Amino acid sequence: AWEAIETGTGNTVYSGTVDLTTTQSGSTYSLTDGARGNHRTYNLNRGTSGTGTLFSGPDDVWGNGSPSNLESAGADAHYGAALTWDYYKNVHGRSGIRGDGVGAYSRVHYGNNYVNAFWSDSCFCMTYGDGSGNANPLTSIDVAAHEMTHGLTSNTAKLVYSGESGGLNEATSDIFGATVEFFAKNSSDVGDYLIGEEIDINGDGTPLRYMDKPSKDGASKDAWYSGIGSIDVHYSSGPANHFFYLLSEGSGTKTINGVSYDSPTSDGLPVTGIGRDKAEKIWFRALTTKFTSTTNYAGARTGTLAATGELYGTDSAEYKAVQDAWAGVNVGA
Ligand code: ASN
Ligand code: ZN
Ligand code: CA
Repeated sequence: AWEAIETGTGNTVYSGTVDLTTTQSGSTYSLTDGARGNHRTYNLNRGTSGTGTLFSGPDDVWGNGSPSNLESAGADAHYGAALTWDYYKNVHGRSGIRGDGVGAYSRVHYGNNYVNAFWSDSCFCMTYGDGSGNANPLTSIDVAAHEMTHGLTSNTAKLVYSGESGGLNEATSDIFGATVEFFAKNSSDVGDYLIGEEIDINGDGTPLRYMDKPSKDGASKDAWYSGIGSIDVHYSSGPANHFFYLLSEGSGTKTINGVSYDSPTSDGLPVTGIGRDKAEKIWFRALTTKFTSTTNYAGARTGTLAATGELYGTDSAEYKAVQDAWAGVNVGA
C-alpha cells in the first residue's frame, strides 16, 4: 500500500494535546515517525517480551489524556522520542541515537504495576511501565529523554554502568532529560531541573531527583568523595547533576519557570552560571569526544575542561565556570 507521513494528534497523559508524526498506509494510521528514522511506538499490553503490537488504527488521534486509554501513554512515548530526536538534531547536530538517522522504538504498558522504564542496547529500544496501580505510566518527557540518552551514551562514551563511570552515565541521562524538557517549550512542559516530577513515583508528588541539590532525595550525593563509586549509580550521579546545575544557573537561590532552587557548593565559594545553552554543549562535546568507558569524576573534570577550551577558549569565563562548578562539587584539580 502507499504510505504517507502525517501529522496526527496525541492526547497525552503528561503533555496535553500535541502533534505527533505518524504514517498513513492505505486507510490505517500508525505511530511510525517517518520524519525521524521511522521511530515506532508499540503496545505491550502488560506483556514483558517481544514488541506487542504497533499502535495503529483508522484515525490519526491517539489517546484521550487518561492512562486508562491505552493509546494515551503511547502518545506520550511517541512525543518524547520525537522531542529527544529533535533536540539532538537541532541542538547538537546528531541524527538519531547512533548518528546514522535510524530510529529506535518504544514499548509502553510493560508488565503489571511496573514502576520503571529502561533502555536496552540489545533491542535498541526503550520500555515503559505503567507505574503503581497502572495509573502513572513512566512516559514523561524527562524520563523518555533519560532513557533514550542511555542509548546515546552506549553509542558514544560507553560509560560502564557501575562505579564512578556509572554515576556519570546516569547523570548524562538526567542532564539531557532536563535539557530536552526545557527544549519542549509547550504550555504543559515547562522545563525544570527536577527528574520525574510528573510521574509521581514516590506517591507524594515529589520528584525522583533534584539537580540543584541532589541530596534532597534522601540518597543522592551533592559532592564527590572517595568511595562514591560503590553506591548505586542513581545516587553517585548526584555530583555531576549538581555540577551541571551550578554551571548552568550558578550557586545560590533562583526561581525558574515557577520552581525554586537552592544550590549550595561544597567549598562554600560562589559559582557564576554560564547558561544552559552553553553547559549542554560542553557536556555533549565531552560525552561524545572526551569521555571513555572508564571515565571517572576526575576524568569528567578534565574532559569537560578540554571540551570547554575547544568551544570557548581556556581564558574564557566559561572555562573558569567549569573549574568553579567542579570545585563546588568537590572535584578538584
Ligand atoms: N530507569 C532506570 C534507569 O534508566 C532503569 C535502570 O535502573 N537501569 O536508570
Ligand atoms: Zn538511567
Ligand atoms: Ca523534569
